Amino acid sequence: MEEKRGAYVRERIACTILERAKLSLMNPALIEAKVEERTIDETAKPLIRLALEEGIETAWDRYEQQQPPCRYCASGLSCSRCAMGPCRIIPERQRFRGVCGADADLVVARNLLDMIATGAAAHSDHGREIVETLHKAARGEAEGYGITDPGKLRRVAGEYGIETGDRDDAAVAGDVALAMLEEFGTVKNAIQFVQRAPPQTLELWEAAGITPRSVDREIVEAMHRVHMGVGADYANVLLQGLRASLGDGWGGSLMATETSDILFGTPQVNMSRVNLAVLKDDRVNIALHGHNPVLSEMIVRAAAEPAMLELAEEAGSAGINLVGLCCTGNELLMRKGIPQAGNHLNQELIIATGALEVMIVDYQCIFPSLPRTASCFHTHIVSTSPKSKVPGSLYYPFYPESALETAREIVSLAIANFPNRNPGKVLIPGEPVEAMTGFSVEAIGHLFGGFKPVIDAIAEGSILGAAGVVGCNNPKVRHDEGHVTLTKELIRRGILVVETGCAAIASGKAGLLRPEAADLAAPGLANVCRTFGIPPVLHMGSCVDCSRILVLAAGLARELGVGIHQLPIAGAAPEWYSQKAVSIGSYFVASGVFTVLGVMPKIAGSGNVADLLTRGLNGLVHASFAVEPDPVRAADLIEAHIREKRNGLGI
Ligand code: BF8
Repeated sequence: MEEKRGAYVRERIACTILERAKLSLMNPALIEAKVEERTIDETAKPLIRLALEEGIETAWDRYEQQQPPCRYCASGLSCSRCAMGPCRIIPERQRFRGVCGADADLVVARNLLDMIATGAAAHSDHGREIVETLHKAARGEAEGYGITDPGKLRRVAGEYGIETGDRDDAAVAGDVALAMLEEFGTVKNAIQFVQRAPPQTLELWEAAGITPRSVDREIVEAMHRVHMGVGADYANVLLQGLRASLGDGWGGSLMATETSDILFGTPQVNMSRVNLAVLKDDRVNIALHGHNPVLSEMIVRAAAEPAMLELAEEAGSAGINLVGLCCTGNELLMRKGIPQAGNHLNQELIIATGALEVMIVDYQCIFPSLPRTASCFHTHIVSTSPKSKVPGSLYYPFYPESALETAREIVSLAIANFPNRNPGKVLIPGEPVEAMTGFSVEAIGHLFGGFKPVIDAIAEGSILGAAGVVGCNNPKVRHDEGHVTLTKELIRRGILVVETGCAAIASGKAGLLRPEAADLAAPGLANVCRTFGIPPVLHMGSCVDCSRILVLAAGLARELGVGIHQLPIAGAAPEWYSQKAVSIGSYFVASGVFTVLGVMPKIAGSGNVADLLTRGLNGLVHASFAVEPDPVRAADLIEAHIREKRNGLGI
């Protein structure tokens, strides 16, 4: 069913206030304790307090409602894939199997493969939409989109063997887009971009049989294998997880990154501001939440049009203030310096400021609860993707062919909503924090004058190594504490940190993306940072931009003439929650990067699966996972790993 443009998906949602609020009201000490246990983000605290006092539900409340969790589900031992079940494997009765005969190892492995495939599909489908937009732009069918980085277009074309010569950008872009679209179901049996990996890494993949053949094929095969009666060997099932994740990291996500750069520009180092205080009380505030820059870039363009600014003035505001949330926010921050309001667990709180006219969402990591939160304020939630309709949101389907026109409609809606704001309800807490962002691989190369100076700094020991800290927020972890504590520990030990996604936003809020954060780093690393005027934590973009981390690692490995697994580097996801994060962790490990998770995946029900992931994979890809909820101990693991790799390289 297609809603009328601008109509509510299903219907408007009425404001509901939690009954429990009355209890909270009677107990200010309990409220304060909850605020402190939920976050370290100082701008989030007043809004969590307000939500608790007024009975506005947040993810933390729902998390509490879910306790205690089902222990079978938590350990991966429940299976509801087919109609003979649902089944659960009872650990105390080890011989118990599902109706089909699946044991604990198989049930856990199939569940995990399902998660990886889901995450890989989400990233890659996002990538496909951007490539399709490039294709439409090349044919003149997408008003407002064009080629912003022709140099990158031509470099990528070269990788595909597409002739560039004196052909115009549109012709080259059309061929590049078609070549990339073919990668999703290619018959040539290998994704082109895997060739960016060093030969030693490619050899490992070939030997293990995990070179991704095409993006879609590996995801489809994963779903095939989790069907009852297909994969019965847990190790073989998990191997496909590595392959599907490599199709994400070196395929779907990397295409998303490269094509976004071609269309919207390759990020360069810039300064901006982060946290909920980037909202302005005298402006029309619009938050962009989700993942695909095809939407958000067009909103930026529409909001800057003189006609829109005039409308905003007529409505009594001082202008239009666009802010980002989560990964689409990271895309805008990286390329345009648009301020970043917050990460995953900030998404409901920004509505509670009472100062948000519209939140525009596309897909992924959008709480279905948002219209419920918004119903207690004047905020409109605008959904834009036919794939991701959110009941209670206003629906403005967004297609590249009519993007600019739709963007104007949505910005106008926000302006018209400004007079509905209740100034008595506005709470914009604190002050924004400065942040340096825009560290694409190209920007890093430009800054340092190539990879060699980075290698030299590592070899002489001024930089001990590098770590990618990535991923989400999860109410199981005090908001931002995992990211910030781990990141501070790593730079204190001389480890350069690169970040994406919600981890990078957490660091931004904590001031770790300011060049002054060099003061918190070990002397050698601090010296490098001061020489180049950069922070010890480099923001590399959104979650699909974890592909930039792969490309950076590949570049360093090639410079040294080794495989990625030999580099003194590591990965970490201290507060991960999503299936996409599982795919990222898997392709980090499959690419040879030791990765520490701060939240236990649902694998505890199988000792064999846990053993394979934390030890066995070393025999295959020379890397493995570790699970360590304590961020200081996670830093210990990473430092020990980096020192071991340095020894291996004789540095
Ligand atoms: O892709 S880090 S919570 S916003 S999944 Fe989501 Fe996790 Fe944030 Fe972006 Ni990534």
